[in-house]
This record gives sequence, structure tokens and C-alpha cells, in this order.
Amino acid sequence: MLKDAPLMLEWMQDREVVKYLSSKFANRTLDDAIRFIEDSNMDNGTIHLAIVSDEDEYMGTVSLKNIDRKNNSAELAIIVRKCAMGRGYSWYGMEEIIKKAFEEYELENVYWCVSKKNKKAIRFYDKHNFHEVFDISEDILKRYNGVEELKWYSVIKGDILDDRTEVAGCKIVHIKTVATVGAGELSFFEASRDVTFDIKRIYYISKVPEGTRRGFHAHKELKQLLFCPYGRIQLILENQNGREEIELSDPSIGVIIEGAIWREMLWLQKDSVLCVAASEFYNEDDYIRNYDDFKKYLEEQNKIKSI
Ligand code: T46
Repeated sequence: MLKDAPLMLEWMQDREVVKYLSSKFANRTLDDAIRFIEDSNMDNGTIHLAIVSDEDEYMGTVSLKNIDRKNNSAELAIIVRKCAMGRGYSWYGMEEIIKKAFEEYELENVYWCVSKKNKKAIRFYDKHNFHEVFDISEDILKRYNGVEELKWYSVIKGDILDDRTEVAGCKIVHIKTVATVGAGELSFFEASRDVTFDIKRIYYISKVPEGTRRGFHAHKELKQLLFCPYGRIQLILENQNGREEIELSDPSIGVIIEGAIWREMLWLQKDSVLCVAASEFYNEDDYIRNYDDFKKYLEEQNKIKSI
């Protein structure tokens, strides 16, 4: 809205806010801000949305640029006023525009870049598990001719934007993932570097019909990393504090289960694959397959802890 122009000019003239941007803003005027807002209503392959507070105060702009209908991709850009930093506005703006990109504009991939010197932004993107892109195409790179030291990120439709670090006391891990715009992602973990235990066994569960439930047990000692490289599986976990769920549908998200945790898995999509890296060889004696026995086991464990 045109009333946002003075606040838009505020960040354009704020050296701190614009110091890592490749476009130069310092000499922009109120007329430039007004023209930007007027043009943002035009259908020119770019979508600009205002990020506003509950009181409808302009806090920043989030955009999809270079919308490419052939590759179903677009470049994301975001800027927030200094007073909006660290207050959740950036995350809100990104989450909303990414949702719109996939659901409303039917895109498959959104990507963006940031100066490697902008440590704060890099911490923010890494914390939210956005995947780094290494082999960005020449066509995209030439938009940034002469700009050095850029780090590229991307989100692919289906990636889960969940910033929890734990579920029922189990650690949620971000499996290292490398994205290639328009050509998918590659995820990997390296045993002793990325997993907190030695892996002795890998197994996977496949060809499961939709709606199937498996699990219904806990382990006494086994440590496991669970992840879903294809499909959608709901993982329901229970510890002494109760039950919590997480959807495993992003191949870059894993959950490490250690200690006595009751687990159930629900196949939300046919043929989804559950992969598990385990700390021990298969040993039926380590299973607690009865729910009442699990509850008793937890109580005993708590008694031992409190002695
Ligand atoms: C777990 C969840 C996530 C073996 O012979 N070797 C093995 O390595 C495994 C894992 C299983 N089995 C046998 C034991 C059963 O006769 O395979 C059969 C199916 O196992 P289960 O009913 O335990 O499968 P799920 O899907 O309920 O549970 C499995 C794991 O067993 C369990 O450790 O945490 O996946």
C-alpha cells in the first residue's frame, strides 16, 4: 500500500540493513519507494508482498522474482526493517511466501542467495534447515555478475519447514543435503562424524500400504536414527512426559531415538520408505513389545534415577 512508502524508504536508507545487498539503495527517494509499490501490483513475473504487524504497520517486503514457468522455480528475496529483526517477521514472511509459491503459484522450487559476509542471515537460514545449493546454473549466476562470495539456498516443494529440535525428548537432526535447482537433492551422513553412535546395522521398511501402523514397542538400549527418503510417515513417540508426533516426509530430516521411547509409525502414503541406522545387531531381547511393560519399565528407570 502507498502508505508504506516512508517506512520502505527507512530501510533503504539504513546502511546496516542494506550493507550486504547487491542492489544499491542509499540514493533512493520517497518517489522510488512509491514507484516500487505501484509497480508491485503489475504482473511482470515478480510478486512483492508486504510483511506487516498485527497493527498493519509495514515491517518489510518479501518477493518472488524471476518466476520461471518452464522450471517451475522462482528466486526469493526478503528485507525487513531494523526494528523488525529478531522478532519473527523474517521467518513469518519466508514461510508465507514459500507456502504461496507451492500452493497458489504451483511452483516446485524456490531459491535465493546471500552474501557470505552476512553471518546473521546465514545463521538464520541454517537454523531453519534451508538447504545449500552448490551447482547454481550460469543463467541464474549471471544476474549477480561481479558480486563475490554468495551462498545459495533452496527449498523444494515437500520440504518440511519445522524448526523444532526435539520430539518427545528425541533429537531431530538435519541430514546434510545438497540441492541442485531443478534436479533434486542429495542427502548424506557420515557415520562417526554426523551420528552420535557407531552404526552396526541398517534396515528399511518398504512396500507398506497407506494407513498401516507398525512399531508399538520400545527398546531398552538400542540407539537409532530414523529417516524417510521417500513418502510420508507419521512417527508417534512417547516418553515419561507424554506423546508427541513428527511427520517424516523430508529426506533431510531424521530423528535419533535413544533410551526407552515407545514408538508407533503410521504410513500416510503408500510405499513410503522408513530407513533406520541402528547401534546394535538385531536382538529381540532388547524389545519391550507390551505397552504396560513399557510403562513399568519407565517407572523402574525413574526409581533408579532418584535413588
Ligand atoms: C524399530 C522400528 C522403527 C529382524 O529379523 N532383523 C531386524 O534387523 C529387524 C529390525 C527386524 N527383524 C524382524 C523382527 C520381526 O520378526 O523383522 C520382523 C518385523 O519387525 P518388527 O515387527 O519389529 O517391525 P516394526 O516395523 O514394528 O519395527 C521396526 C524395528 O523392529 C524396531 O527396532 O524401532 O522399526
